[in-house]
Amino acid sequence: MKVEFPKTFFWGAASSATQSEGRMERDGKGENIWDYSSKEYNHRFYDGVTTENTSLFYRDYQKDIQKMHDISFNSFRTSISWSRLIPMGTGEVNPEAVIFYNNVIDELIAKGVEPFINLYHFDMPMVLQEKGGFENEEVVEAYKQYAKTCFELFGDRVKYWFTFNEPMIPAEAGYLHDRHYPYVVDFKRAAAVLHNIILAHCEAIQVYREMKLEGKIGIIMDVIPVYPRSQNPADLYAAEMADLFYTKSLNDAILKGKYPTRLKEVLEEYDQLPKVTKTQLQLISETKIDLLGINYYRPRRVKAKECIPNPQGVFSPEWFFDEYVMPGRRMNTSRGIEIYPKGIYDIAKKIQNEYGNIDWFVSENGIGIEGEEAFIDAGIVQDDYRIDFLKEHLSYLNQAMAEGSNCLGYHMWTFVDCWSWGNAYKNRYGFYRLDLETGEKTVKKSGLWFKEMVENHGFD
Ligand code: BGP
Repeated sequence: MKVEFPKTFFWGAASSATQSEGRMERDGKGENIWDYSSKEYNHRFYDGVTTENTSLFYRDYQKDIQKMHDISFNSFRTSISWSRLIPMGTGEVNPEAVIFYNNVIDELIAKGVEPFINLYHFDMPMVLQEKGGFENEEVVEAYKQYAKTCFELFGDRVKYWFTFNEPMIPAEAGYLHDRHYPYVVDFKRAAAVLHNIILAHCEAIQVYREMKLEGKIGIIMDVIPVYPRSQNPADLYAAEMADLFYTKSLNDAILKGKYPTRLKEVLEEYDQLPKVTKTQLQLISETKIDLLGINYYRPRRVKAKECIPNPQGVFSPEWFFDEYVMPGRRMNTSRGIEIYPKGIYDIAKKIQNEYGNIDWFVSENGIGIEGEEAFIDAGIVQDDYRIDFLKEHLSYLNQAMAEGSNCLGYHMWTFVDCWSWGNAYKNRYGFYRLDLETGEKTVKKSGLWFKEMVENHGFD
């Protein structure tokens, strides 16, 4: 039976400025936290690779967009680099960046590829990080001005805007789990960062509405659906807490206009509640998005805590649950995560049942594989595992749509193998292979399969 999608469906891939542009120190670009930390904390970076070269979209954008067209993309998501556009974070705009982003947008449109533009993908300008980044309310104002500048410069042609990619990550990875710069481990500070990011999102949406531009604006969130080990109260409680901290906290604020009451109760009990004002809560309650992007990679399997947390230690959501790998499950061993295609269906149902069946799309989904060169045959990566991955996820998505989910598109992570925050080029995700020696970008078998699938509006 054919798995069929609407003819208007958005098909393409996602990327981000820092992970693909390269040329991070040229043409007037200012430094961001990744340019800085990949040099100053180079030992923390896989193979010591910095942001300088990545996959050189800055240089190759014309050829790259032709390659998107070649495999029938009708849309593509990337981000604007704040520190390329406004090198000091606020104030003067870099004219070379304006030329570059104008060229990219025009080239995409000329090739029939709808630009989906995201404003912030983990890449705080260094000068603003030195002022505290999103811990500082002044930076919320700076972000609002940056968003306004982007809307003024590109809002006549860009019809799909996103305020943030995965807003939980800068808070969680940068302020709690010691993975991103500034490598802080402090729950209260993480909570303040998340709250200010939500405010920045709201401010940008308000500005966009005031400008009365013709387009849609939303946000991209990663959702890791939570599954308890059993129906025992202790396992259910663990699952409730994992979901509350890592998904509901953000989803409810963005999609229901308020933080969950349960979250407030728990944070109060542990004396971890960040300062929030009535005016801020009002702003959150008044802000509505048009379109939601969901990044989906894996499920979160959760069981009751086995050890009692040390009450002297840093408070963390992980005090309430343990994650575990369910025996017998299919794993992506390159990343150490489970492959669970049904998760995409479960997310769709949640959006449908709990979040007003808002318009949404899969903004990232993909499989990062180590050592893909071993699969090269006749000059092409024979990535049948990626085709299977796509088929399985798309089938579940299709089922949810048949049951009424308003999904408008699907973007794979990613277009061409790109630099990853944690793993540089270890795990490859692209429809095109990047040869690190020559810089050559060659289509993989999955890219050719995708082209055919898009042209047929589905697959058998
Ligand atoms: C998402 C990010 C992307 C990308 C992807 C793959 O969470 O939005 O930027 O990096 O994950 O993950 P990784 O690069 O860690 O393999």
